[in-house]
Amino acid sequence: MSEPRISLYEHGNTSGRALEVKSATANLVDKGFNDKCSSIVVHSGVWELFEHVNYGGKTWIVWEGQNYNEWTKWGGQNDVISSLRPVKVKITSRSGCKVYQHAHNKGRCIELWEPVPNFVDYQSP
Ligand SMILES: [Ca+2]
Repeated sequence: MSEPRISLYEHGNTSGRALEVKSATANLVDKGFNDKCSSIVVHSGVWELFEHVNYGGKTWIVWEGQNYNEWTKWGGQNDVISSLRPVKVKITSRSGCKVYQHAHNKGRCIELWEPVPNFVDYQSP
């Protein structure tokens, strides 16, 4: 797997000033890029974004190969990211997750072992 690399952009559609990041960055203030990010290109890896410095506040995950040309694409907020770090992800044939119908792990639960691009058509095995 290639080294993690991500580019943050000041404006939507990867425009404006850009900042390339290759390792955990606890404080974007030092980089002159605090609360400025509005779009993202994940060149490689999986990254965790944070609302505050030192990996605090709300968090969002962004993946290589996904389109984050505006902040709504990562379900975040505009101009809030203050720190970020690469996530070590080991994908194996046993990598799965449980999805619950309701909050607090309540209601119906399904276990997923492969990507589900569309829950509308999803049939539980
Ligand atoms: Ca912030």
